[in-house]
Amino acid sequence: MEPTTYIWMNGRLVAWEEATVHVLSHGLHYGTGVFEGIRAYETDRGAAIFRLTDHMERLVRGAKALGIPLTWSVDDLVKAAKELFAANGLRSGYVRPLVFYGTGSMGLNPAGASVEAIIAAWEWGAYLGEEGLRNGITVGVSSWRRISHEALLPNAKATGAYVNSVLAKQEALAAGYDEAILLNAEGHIAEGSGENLFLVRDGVVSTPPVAAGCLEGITAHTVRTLLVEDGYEVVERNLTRTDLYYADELFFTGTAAEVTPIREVDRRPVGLGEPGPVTRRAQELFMATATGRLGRHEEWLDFV
Ligand code: PPE
Repeated sequence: MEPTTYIWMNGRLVAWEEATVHVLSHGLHYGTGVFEGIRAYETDRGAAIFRLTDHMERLVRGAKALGIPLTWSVDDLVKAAKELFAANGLRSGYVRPLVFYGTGSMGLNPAGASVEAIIAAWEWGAYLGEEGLRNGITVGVSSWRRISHEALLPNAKATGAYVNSVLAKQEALAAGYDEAILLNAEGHIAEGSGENLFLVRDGVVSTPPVAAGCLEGITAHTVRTLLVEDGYEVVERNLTRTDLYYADELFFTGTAAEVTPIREVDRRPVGLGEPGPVTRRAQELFMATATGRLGRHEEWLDFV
């Protein structure tokens, strides 16, 4: 990752190297924080941050769910992200907001700890590789189960909860796969380590419900909306491991991953072992929307 010039930290722009935290920060010890991942794309009207307000709303919702008293509003954070992006002179890239408990309290009870907010931005290429975007990636079903609604909040981007994703990702890479698919405790498909999953069979597109333990993905919402407008049937339902093996097409969606085709699952080719027509269409529609070429859904573009 190439450093940029500034990081927004608690209301002001500070030099990249100076955006540091104390080692006794509560969030560092107990994973008490929430974060976001947002992409900005180059359009013919300059850089546009994609669904910026939706991402900041999810951040604020997550902070509320975790009981983190955040003083910054969605509007404040939207303004800050745009200011930071412009100050760094970026044309496209990734925006990473993070809210966490700082110093002032040790022990589990965070009462008395400061609440810190930062936003960073940098250039970021294809999350699962250019080659993955083009020809598809390989995935394996993880031995790790997705965190449950009984123990944590799978539908919040809580920092500590990502240990679950990290374990699954490392296991997948060690086994020679590009990415993991996590089942939930009941054996239904939840999602990838940092992506939502879509499956196509006989022309019908399916994706797991939030109740199955996935994040309410903003890219997933975007892709669903675009596919439905394109005439596809998209249904939300519980999916099993067999569904993966019987699928004609599988693909991941995520801010970082964009729309990434899956060409192999547990060493079995998906369909013909190459990205299928619905996956290709989803990629095309998504990129056209995010770069302002679609001519619809301009409400999703926040020009810097
Ligand atoms: N599930 C998980 C667990 C997840 O982390 C993400 C985003 C998604 C689904 C897709 O959500 P959305 O971005 O709203 O479409 N993962 C972020 C973090 C990746 C990372 O390595 O860090 C991202 O894509 O920015």
